[in-house]
Amino acid sequence: MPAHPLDGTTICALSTPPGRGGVAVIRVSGPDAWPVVDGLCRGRLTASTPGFAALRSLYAGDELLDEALILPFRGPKSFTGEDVVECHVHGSPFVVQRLQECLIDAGCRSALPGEFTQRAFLHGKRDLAQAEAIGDLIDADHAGAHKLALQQMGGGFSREIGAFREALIEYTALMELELDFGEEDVEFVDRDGYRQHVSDLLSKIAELLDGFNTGRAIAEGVPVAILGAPNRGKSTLLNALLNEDRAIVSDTPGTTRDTLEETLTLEGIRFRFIDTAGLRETTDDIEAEGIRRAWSKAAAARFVLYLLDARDLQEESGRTHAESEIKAAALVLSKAAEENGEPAGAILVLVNKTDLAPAPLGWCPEGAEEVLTISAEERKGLHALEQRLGRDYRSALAEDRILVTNLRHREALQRTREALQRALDGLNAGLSGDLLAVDHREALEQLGRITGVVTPDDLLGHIFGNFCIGK
Ligand SMILES: Nc1nc2c(ncn2[C@@H]2O[C@H](COP(=O)(O)OP(=O)(O)OP(=O)(O)O)[C@@H](O)[C@H]2O)c(=O)[nH]1
Ligand SMILES: [Mg+2]
Repeated sequence: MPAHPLDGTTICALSTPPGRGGVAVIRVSGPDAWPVVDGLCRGRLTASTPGFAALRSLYAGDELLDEALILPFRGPKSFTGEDVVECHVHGSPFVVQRLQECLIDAGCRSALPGEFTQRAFLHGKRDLAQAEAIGDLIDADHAGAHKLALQQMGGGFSREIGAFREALIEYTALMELELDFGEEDVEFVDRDGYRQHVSDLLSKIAELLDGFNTGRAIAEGVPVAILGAPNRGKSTLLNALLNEDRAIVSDTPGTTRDTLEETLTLEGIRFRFIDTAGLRETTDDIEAEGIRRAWSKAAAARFVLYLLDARDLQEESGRTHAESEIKAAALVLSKAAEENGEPAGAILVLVNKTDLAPAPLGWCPEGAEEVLTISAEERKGLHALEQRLGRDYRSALAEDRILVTNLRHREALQRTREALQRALDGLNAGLSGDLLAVDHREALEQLGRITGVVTPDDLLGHIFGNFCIGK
């Protein structure tokens, strides 16, 4: 049974990665943090100034354990909002383990995963969305994910959610007041102004929800599926993008049997390029499975690079054939998107092998967003392709747009939208203010869950349980 985060205990944990290193930091937080560490450095912490590090000898009983840099903080001016002491010891697994034992013998408890951050939240140092962003920041391994995490940590998203709530609280209070005057049939809330306000709110929420796919793609890597009939040069393109001989290339149609995924970070945006089996009619079960996987990857991708062979497009009949191919692919993808409830990825047609034949000028088949010409073999046109793929993501990051990346936040926003839509429908149906207020309460609850103003019992354990110990 996990202990309650604010049970008056003092917690300790290794906050740097386990193993050997130059320095390891053991963090202690809670009411006894100072006296406990003071005991280990034989009374030499009391005189320390909060926020200033000092070199101290740490003792394990009678034995000298290490010469450590001790950095104390006084709550509320600390990460957790409590008294905190950071012990910067030499990064020896023995020192780390012995120090933890001494701290526990002196009355500390080992911290649960994410408990430092959870305490920071519970002491009002950060709201829930900001606390979650700390986890995202720690997980960030490329520039895009890092920027999104910092944005959310900065609190812009939380402020927006807070503003939504404030306005709704006011309307809710006034509408509930109308109930008290039920007999007199008064309306404290101007219905037209209210309708406008809720509509505005709904469109702001829709904008945030729209940004989810972009934010998620930046955080996790933008999936880009490479699709097309056999021998068009899909695997050659993957290798050219990666600048590595990754996939088998041959002039035998049907070389690639399974999907092959590789990540590549281009100007701060992480991409997940997926090479797939060539699309064609087949009686071979294994190849058919490969093709099924190709479609399934394409359905979940943000971009589908649909390859054509320039030589096939020289005649009108070849272009007509390609047009019906793209149209059919677009249909399959939009159907899948509808089933998944996600927007379909954009189809970029790549006319490949332009070293062998020219690409048709000004030609763009229906269903394609754009046509680009390349020669995968000669690595031509790749820069333009990379620029096109990163364009929207880079500008979304540059504009400092608020991008929701967290599934939990998206779900809360979706439920808020449903509740507000019900309120709006109720208003149009002439429902009284107290009935509309019921939907407001639901919207307020959902918005409150994002920033943690409202926290159902199991929510915090679930969120912070996914953090590592020591965070
Ligand atoms: N001249 C020329 N040849 C190319 C180009 N791109 C690919 N090829 C050749 O086309 C053949 C097929 O290339 P792959 O990359 O294996 O084609 P694929 O689309 O992956 O084929 P499957 O895996 O069978 O679906 C190979 O012989 C490549 O060298 C190009 O831009 N120009
Ligand atoms: Mg291939």
